[in-house]
Amino acid sequence: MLTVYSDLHRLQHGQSELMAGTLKPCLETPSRADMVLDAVRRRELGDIVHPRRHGVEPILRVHDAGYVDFLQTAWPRWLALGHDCDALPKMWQIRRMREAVPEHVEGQLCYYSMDCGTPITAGTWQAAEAAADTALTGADRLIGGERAVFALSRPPGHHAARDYCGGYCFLNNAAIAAQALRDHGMRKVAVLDVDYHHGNGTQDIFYRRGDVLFLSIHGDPRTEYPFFLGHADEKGEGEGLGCNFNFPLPAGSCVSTWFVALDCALLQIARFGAEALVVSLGVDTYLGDPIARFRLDSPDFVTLGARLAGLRLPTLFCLEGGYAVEPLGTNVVNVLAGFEARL
Ligand code: FKS
Ligand code: ZN
Repeated sequence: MLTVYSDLHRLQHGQSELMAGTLKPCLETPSRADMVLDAVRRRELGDIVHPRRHGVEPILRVHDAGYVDFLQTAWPRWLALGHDCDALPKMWQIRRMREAVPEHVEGQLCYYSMDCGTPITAGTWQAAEAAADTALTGADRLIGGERAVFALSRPPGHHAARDYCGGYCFLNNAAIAAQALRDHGMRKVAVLDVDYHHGNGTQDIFYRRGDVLFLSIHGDPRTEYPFFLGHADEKGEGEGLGCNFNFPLPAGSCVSTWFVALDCALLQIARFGAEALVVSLGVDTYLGDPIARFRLDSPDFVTLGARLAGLRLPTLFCLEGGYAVEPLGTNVVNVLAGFEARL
């Protein structure tokens, strides 16, 4: 399988995120991508290519122009305030407050953020743009006839909605790629999110659309991050009604429960008549993950890959979460190798 990878991901290396009441070193680190790239090389998964630059147009197909402008300009504007640290928000536009975009960069940071774990740094925009280009190059290759491509995208994307960042995500790589597939003539695209955390950003982007099916298997938001989206009764709206499927599972769920949910999701993808599949590939479902609570073991990821291959669709994998850094590469490549074994 072809891998798309850019070193520019290194430009996103935040200092800290707010966790359990204190600022802790960021969990989402450049070393995560290093581990995955290492495993891709060691297991001889296939060629590794650089992404092609696509510019801002395909990004603006799914993201708000004001938000993108904010991401592009936030760092110099933050520096101009005299700060010498990463930019983190400190309040939110919550219930019954005005929904107008503030003028000040500090206000905009709060307006365009979902949480206090997603620092904007000097290289955030460049890294996020490179991650989007990585996914877009993967989409190009699928259009060109490739059966499956792995976009080793970092920073991740699935929490980034039309107009906000959060959960370590700035641009929604999977959604940008899914939209590009649509724009290149694939009539129906499915996005399956297997990260432990609900893909609230992807759901937000496609919620009213009937041409992109979104499905997510994740820790139940009644107890798990991101708390405010990802419930089973969120089915889509308008043209998108019936095109959104959430499979929230209790924290601590066993492997067989997880695979039952996967089978339900695969059935819906087949029923929908998808012409291509985008997988938001988070492996924080691993039993050793420090911030998540499912129980998948490394061999289970091979099974996951094989089941996905059973759909027989052109498939783009976009890397999302996974924080047990040592086994991260093995777990990700297990999915990809499991997929290929069934070709
Ligand atoms: C606040 C603690 C809450 C945030 C968890 C983010 C999970 C991110 C992810 C992604 F794939 F996007 F990377 N933890 N600082 O794994 O879903
Ligand atoms: Zn996650």
